[in-house]
Amino acid sequence: MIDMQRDFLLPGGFGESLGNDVSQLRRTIAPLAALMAAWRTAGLPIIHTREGHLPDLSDCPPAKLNRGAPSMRIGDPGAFGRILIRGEYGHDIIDELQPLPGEEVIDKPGKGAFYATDLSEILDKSGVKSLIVTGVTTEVCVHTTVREANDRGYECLVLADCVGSYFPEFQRVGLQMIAAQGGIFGWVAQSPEVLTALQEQK
Ligand code: C5J
Repeated sequence: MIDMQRDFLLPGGFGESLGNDVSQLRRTIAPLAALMAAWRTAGLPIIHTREGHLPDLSDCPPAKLNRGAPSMRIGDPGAFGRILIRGEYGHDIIDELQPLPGEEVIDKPGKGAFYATDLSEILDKSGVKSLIVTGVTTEVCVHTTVREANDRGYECLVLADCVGSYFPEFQRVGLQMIAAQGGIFGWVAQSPEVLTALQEQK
């Protein structure tokens, strides 16, 4: 589950302060909560990621820092603490989808979940070869992660109702890009299909 963080999703937070419509992301919360409940019941592992940086920004290169609105950059004060800084309230995962004790939480400085993290080792250790990828935003961190995962040999299924973009057009095209050309770097489905499959396995 990619970056379901307060900074991106909470009304009044960083995402909304940039003029984004957070309801486009928040519509993923209910299907994700249902999916996670079924996934946990089936005894399957959930890995959560959070995009963010060290308080001294030493892990945030200028190429990333100097982007976006000049008054609202990573590390600047926001409504929920310093924006995308580890340990701040806004950096953490929204209350509705908090990890359970024992679930992996990967703090990533990049858009992709593999860059500068131990995700590869975690997956290797557990023998996982197929991923269901959810979270936000579809065209940025979800896309980067799925592309990286596919290059590393993982099968990726992206659930359309469990990924979100602030921009409906990017959501639509972002999903099309994954599934085009016979699934060029992944597959796209809806979470009820997964819920049914989990049910059938019982
Ligand atoms: C962005 C993300 N959009 N989690 N981050 O900056 O997609």
